[in-house]
Amino acid sequence: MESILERLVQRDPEQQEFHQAVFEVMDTVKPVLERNPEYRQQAIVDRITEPERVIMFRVPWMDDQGQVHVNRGFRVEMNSAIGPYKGGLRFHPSVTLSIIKFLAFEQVFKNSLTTLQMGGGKGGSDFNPKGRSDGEVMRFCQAFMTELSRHIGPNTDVPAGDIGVGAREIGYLFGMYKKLRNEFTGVLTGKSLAWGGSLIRPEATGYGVVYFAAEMLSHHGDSLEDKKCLVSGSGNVAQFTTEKIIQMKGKVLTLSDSSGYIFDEEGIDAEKLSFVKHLKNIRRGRIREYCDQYPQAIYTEAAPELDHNPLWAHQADCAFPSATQNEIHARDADNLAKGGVRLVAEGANMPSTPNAINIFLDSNILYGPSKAANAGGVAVSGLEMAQNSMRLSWPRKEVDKRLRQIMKSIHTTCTDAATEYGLEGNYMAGANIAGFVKVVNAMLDQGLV
Ligand code: NDP
Ligand code: 2IT
Repeated sequence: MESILERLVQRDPEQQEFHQAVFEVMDTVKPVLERNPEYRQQAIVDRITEPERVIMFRVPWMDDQGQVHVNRGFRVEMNSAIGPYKGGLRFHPSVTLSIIKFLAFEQVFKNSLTTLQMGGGKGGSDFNPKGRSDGEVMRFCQAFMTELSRHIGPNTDVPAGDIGVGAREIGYLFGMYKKLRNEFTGVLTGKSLAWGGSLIRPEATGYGVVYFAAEMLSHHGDSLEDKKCLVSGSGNVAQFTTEKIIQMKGKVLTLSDSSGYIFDEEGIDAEKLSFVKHLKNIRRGRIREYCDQYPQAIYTEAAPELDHNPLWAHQADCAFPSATQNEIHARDADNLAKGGVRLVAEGANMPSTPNAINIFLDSNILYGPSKAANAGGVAVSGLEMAQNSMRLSWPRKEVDKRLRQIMKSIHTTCTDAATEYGLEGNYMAGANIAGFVKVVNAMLDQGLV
């Protein structure tokens, strides 16, 4: 194992985020490999860490002033053992091949946990949508899809949203795919309702995170009622995490964006949340504007030079990181433990550094890792694909009920797998082991391909 991982680092030394994701999974599945010699004989670790296909392409587009820009597009098709490649697209200036590979790798195990038939993939671009007009975003999406359309399809690879890709972008991407291929199919998820989208898909990731947190608490004889919660981010996942916490009678104290965070001691209620939704989704403004509307709240500017984020230093019971990878460092994890936090449920993908995770586990914090806690989004994407295949739309209640059942089943799967390996209460180990075993067994069934 050590030599395989060393080779991985030597081959692509700059792909630190990818190495981080691989090391976490491989460290926790060591006992599985020891128990199953055929996994080693069949070089499963080498095979599962190498993408089935990596696509990188030029995306040329023109801004409103007539200036030409060139961005880089990616799609990593990581593993198709249990279904067509499935996973989001991220448009953010920080996107690199390493980021897309880590996200695609995580997606393989997350999708395996959902109980649905989906392989793992991820894509995106280093395009920055911030400050761009609708016309510029549309032209970028069209240029991006001009190339991507050759590689995807409803039975091959089905992209969706992620950071910087929401309903507007999915619309432009779908429109271009339909024009190029002359077919109306469920090739993307997160579509609008009128043209093949599923009810509850916009809400699904955030709702699912809170359902998962509620399961973890109820397993320990507790609930979200009256719990003070810290939420980071203010995009899709943060908004619907906040909405569900409010519905479950918890109290959300914080929200953030890359410029800073707001702290509202009175709690963000449904009316304040609808202000945030309008601010972020329609006006595309900054979270600091929350304080213009609600002056009792305090705004703190982001300070990336610090080794910690003061958002995580407030006294609270639960934390829901919902912005981006590696947003919780060791100092933050220490602050969370000192501030009384008993549960961390990850809405973002890999938001906690390895040292932060060790602190959670050593402090007996209930730690819900992203590939389990945030799987509700892709799960409802899977339900959207099922509805598209049947050309049917299920009612809101039906999809929400299925989402809740899936989150409950992921919780049971994680606790059972952890217990089977003598690691009771370790959701990270449980999620990695259960996700891994299902994919690996499917790979072995299908031979050396
Ligand atoms: P959005 O684009 O809707 O929102 C992202 C939020 O995170 C914004 O508030 C953004 O602030 C903030 N953010 C992004 N990058 C950074 C950064 N480098 N530093 C600080 N803040 C940052 O994305 P989503 O809500 O969809 O995604 C949030 C997280 O959830 C991601 O990790 C994503 O991978 C994960 N996720 C999303 C799913 C989905 O269905 N959408 C499903 C499962 C996981 P700003 O506006 O300033 O950039
Ligand atoms: O990280 C994720 O699971 C997502 N961005 C959602 C993927 C999807 O296909 O819905």
